[in-house]
Amino acid sequence: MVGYGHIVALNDSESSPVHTAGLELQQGIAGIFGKDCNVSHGKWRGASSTDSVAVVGTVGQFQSSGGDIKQLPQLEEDGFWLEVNSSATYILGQNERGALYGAFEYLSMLAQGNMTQVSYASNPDAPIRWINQWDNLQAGGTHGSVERGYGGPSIFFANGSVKDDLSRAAQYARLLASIKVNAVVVNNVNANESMLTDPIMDGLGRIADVFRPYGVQLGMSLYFASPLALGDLETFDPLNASVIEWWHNKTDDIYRRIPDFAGYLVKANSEGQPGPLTYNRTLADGANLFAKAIQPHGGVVMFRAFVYDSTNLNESHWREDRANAAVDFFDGLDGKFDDNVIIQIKYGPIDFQVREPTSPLFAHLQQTNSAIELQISQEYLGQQCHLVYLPPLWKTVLDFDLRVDHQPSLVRNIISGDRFKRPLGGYAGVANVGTNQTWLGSHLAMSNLYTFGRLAWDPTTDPVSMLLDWTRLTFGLDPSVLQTIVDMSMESWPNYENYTGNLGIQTLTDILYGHYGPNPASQDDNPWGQWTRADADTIGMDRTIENGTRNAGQYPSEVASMYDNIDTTPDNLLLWFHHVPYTQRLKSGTTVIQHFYDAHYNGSARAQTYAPRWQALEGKIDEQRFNEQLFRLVYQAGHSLVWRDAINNFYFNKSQIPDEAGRVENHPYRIEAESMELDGYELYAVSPFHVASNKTCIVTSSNSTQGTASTTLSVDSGKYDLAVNYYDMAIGRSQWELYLNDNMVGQWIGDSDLTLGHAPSNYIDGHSATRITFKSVQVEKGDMLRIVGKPDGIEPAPIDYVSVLPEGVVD
Ligand code: GCV
Repeated sequence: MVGYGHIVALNDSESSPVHTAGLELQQGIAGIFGKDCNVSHGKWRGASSTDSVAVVGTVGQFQSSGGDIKQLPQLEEDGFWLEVNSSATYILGQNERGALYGAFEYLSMLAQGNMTQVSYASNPDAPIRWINQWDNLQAGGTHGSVERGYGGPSIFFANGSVKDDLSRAAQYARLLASIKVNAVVVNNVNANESMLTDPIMDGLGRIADVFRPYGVQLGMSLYFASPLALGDLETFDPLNASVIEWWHNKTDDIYRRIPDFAGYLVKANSEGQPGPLTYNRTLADGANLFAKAIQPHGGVVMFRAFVYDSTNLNESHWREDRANAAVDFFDGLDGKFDDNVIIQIKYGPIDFQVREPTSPLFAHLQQTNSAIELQISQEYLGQQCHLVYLPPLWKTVLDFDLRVDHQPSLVRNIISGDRFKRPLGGYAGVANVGTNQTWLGSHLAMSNLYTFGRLAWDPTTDPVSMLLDWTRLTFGLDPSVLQTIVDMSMESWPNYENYTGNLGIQTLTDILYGHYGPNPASQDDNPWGQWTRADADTIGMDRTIENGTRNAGQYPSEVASMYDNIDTTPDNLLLWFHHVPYTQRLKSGTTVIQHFYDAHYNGSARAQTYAPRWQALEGKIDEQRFNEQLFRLVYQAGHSLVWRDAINNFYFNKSQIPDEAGRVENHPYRIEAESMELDGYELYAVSPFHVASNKTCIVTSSNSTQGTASTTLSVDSGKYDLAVNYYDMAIGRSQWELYLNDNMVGQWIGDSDLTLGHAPSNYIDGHSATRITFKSVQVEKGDMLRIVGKPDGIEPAPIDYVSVLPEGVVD
C-alpha cells in the first residue's frame, strides 16, 4: 500500500475543485485508514521532497510545477490520469474538475479495499452529464415543492425564494462530483418567469457559488413566454427583435452573476408550456433564440423533444398516436439548430414507462446534437417506495442498435456524438432529490443516482459491477450484504414490470392522478395518448405502417420491419406495436391474457421474498438503514399484491377469460370486510373497482365515530399470518386495532405520509391501498376476529379485506 504522508493540491484558491480534491483526499484517507495527512495547497516541489506523497492538480499545474509523467496520453475535457505507484500517487486532470473526479475515483478504490498500483487515463464518453431537478420555487400547487420528487421538499427553494441555507446544495454538488456529473438544472422544466427576476437570479448566483468548488455548473429551465409574463413586452415571438434583445440582456444578467453558468433547459409547446409554435415559428427558431444569446458566453441550450399536444389527441382516430409526436414535431428541422443546441430526448417515445422501445428520434437527428433523458426519480416505477434498480432498463435503450443507414448505430454512440460526428451530446438524469436524509427518500434507490453518473461517464459499464461498487461504498464489504443487494436489485426491474404492465402495454398506473398505483382504465379515452385500446376481445396499440399509426415506420428500415411484423416483434414490446386478441399466442406459447395473469402472480410472489432476504442481513447493516429499508420492502410486498389483483381483475372483467391456474378472483383465505358484521362501518364502492377485493371496502359511518367489523373464524386451530388490506390516504391518520376475542393482535396508524415520506393519494384507490401483516398468530377455531377503526380527518379508517393465511401462503 502506498503511504500518504503528504497531499499536495496544486491550487490554493478555496473555490477551486483542485483545492477541494486535496481536502477530500485528506478526509477520505482519514475515514478509510484513520490516518491524518497534511495537505499543502499551491506549488509542488518535486517527488524528491517527500517519499510519501499524493499530488492532485491539472496537467498544466503539474507541469508548471516541474512535474513530468512520461506516458501521459492526451486527455479529453473533464478526463484525468490516475497513477498509483510504490512511492507516490498522481491525480492529474485535463481541467480542475477532472482532477477532482480522479481524487474521488482513487478514494472509491481505496474505500473498496483496492490498494493496487494502477496507471490509467479515464475520459468521459460524453460532455453533457447533467442532472435535472424539477424543483418549484414554492410548495403547494398540484405538484408540491419538487414535481415527481419523493425525497421531500426542495434543497434549493422555499416560499418563492432561494433558500438562505444552501449547505445541503453544497453537499449535493459534492455527491454529484463524486459520480462525475458536471451540471445541475435546479428548477422545474415546467418553469416560471419568476426565475428571471433579480432576487431569484441573485439566489441562483449563491447556489452556483456553493456548487463551484465541486466543479458542478448551474443551469436553469426557462419559461418561454417570460418577456410577456414579466410584463416587459407584449410578445414572446422568438423572431421579434425586442424579444431577441430581451433574452440577450437577461442572459448577460445571468452571466454577470454566474460566469460559469452551464446553460438553459427548455420545455416548449408541451403540457401547457408556451413555445415558438404559438407564433407559427419552428422549434428550431425557439431553440436558436436562446442559443444565440448564450453562445458568446460559452453556454448551451438543452431543448427538450418532449413536445406533444396533450389536449387534442383523440383515441377514436385509429392512426393518431402520441408516440409519433417527437419525430413529427422535429420533422425537417435536422441541421437547423445552432451548434450549441442539444435536443434532450426521453428514452422512449411516451414517458418513462416500465418498458418502451427506444425513441426513434435518435435516428433522425444526424446534423443536430442529442442527449438522452433518463429518469432517476421513479415516477412510473414505484416512486422509490418499490425497489427498482434502473440500469438494466436504461441499457435496453443505450445499447439499442437503430441501424441508421444499415450501419451500427447504438444509441450510446449517437448521444456521445461519435456516430454522427457531433461536437456535443450526452445524458440528462431527472433526479428530483429533496431534503430527506437519504436524498431520494429510500436508501436503495440511491444506486440509481450513482449508476446514472457511472453510465454517463462510460455507458458500457456493466450494471452488476456498478452495483457492486455502490454497495461496497454504501454498506461495506460483507459478501452476504453484497450478494443480497445485487440479487434483489437485478431482479427488481423485470419483476416490477411483471406485476405492473407487461408486453409493452406501459406501466398501467393511474396516469390521471399520481402515476403510482394501478389504474389501467385511466390510460384510455382521454387526450393524454398513453392508450392501450383494450376492449372485450383485444388489446394493444397498432403502430404498424399499413394498418396502424405508422409509428414503426419512424425507425430506420431494419428496425421498422422488425417492429412492423408481429412475428419479429419481441414479446416484451408486442402490445406497444400490435393490437391483438387476448388469445394471441406469444413466442413462449402462452396467450397474452394468461401471460398477464402469470406475470402478475410470479412478480408479486417474487416481491414477497425481498423483505425476508433483507431480514437475513440483520446485524450486518446499521440498525437505522436496516429498519427503514425493511419497512419499504414489506410495504412493497403488500402493494405488489394490490397491483396483481387490480390488473388481473380488470382484464378478467374485460375479457371474461378465466385464469388457467384458477387464481384470479378466487381467494379462499380472504374474508371480505363487507361480509363481516359491521357496527359503525358501512359499505363503500371503490373506484376504480378493481383496486378493491370484490369491488367494495368499508368505511366508518362518520368522520368522527369509530367502527367495528367482526367475524367468527372457522379455520382449524393453528398458526396463521393475519393480513389486513386497508387504505392509507394522505390526509388523516386513522387508527386500527386488530383483536382475536379480547386479545389485541396489533394496532397501526394510517401515516404512510410519514413512514414512506411520500403521500401517494388523498383518496381510496390503488395508490393508497396497502397491507399490514401480523405473522404467525395462534388462532383457535371459532375465535372472534374484530377490527376497530377510528377515523381521522377525511380518512374513514377504510378496510378492504382480511386474509387468514396458513404458513407459506400469500394472498
Ligand atoms: C415536469 C410527465 C410528468 C410531468 C413532467 C413531464 C415532463 O408528463 O408527469 O410531471 O413535467 O413529464 O417531462 O415535462
